[in-house]
Amino acid sequence: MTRVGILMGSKSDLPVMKAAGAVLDELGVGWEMRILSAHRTPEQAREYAMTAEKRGLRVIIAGAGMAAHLAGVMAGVSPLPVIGVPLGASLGGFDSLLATVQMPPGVPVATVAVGKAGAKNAAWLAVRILALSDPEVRQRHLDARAAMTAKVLAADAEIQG
Ligand code: RP5
Repeated sequence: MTRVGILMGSKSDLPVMKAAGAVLDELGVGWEMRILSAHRTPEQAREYAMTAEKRGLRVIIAGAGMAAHLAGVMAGVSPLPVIGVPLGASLGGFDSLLATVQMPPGVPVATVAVGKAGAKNAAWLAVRILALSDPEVRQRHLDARAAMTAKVLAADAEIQG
């Protein structure tokens, strides 16, 4: 079942945004991916936001660079939780960080870090949201966190010699 929509403003965003899909694959969460631009394809972006919930999506992840309005448009049109990934297309991503995070009250975009770390965390956050109502996703999330912990402890033990 497709639960998460991963959007990006341009094909140039794909190398970063595909990291979100990889995390969702690891956690066994179904997703779809679209290139939709708030500025270049505003009608298609609006249509996506208007139909997302009806089609079964539960979370929208939207990554964009420069004047990054894609996540904000999603949050303005769709009632679903929206996670914004600011991308470093210019000014080191500071412009897109501000454009994504500074939403007016009542229309939140949960904004993660700039770039690939943000794309990964957008997926991890989507998993946490889905885990609230899906016991299987919840268990896979807990298992993945335990594996993360074990990996760090193993690395620590290794450097102790
Ligand atoms: C934004 O403008 C896109 O999300 C991309 O990060 C940036 C540059 O787009 P391109 O000129 O590479 O298509 O809309």
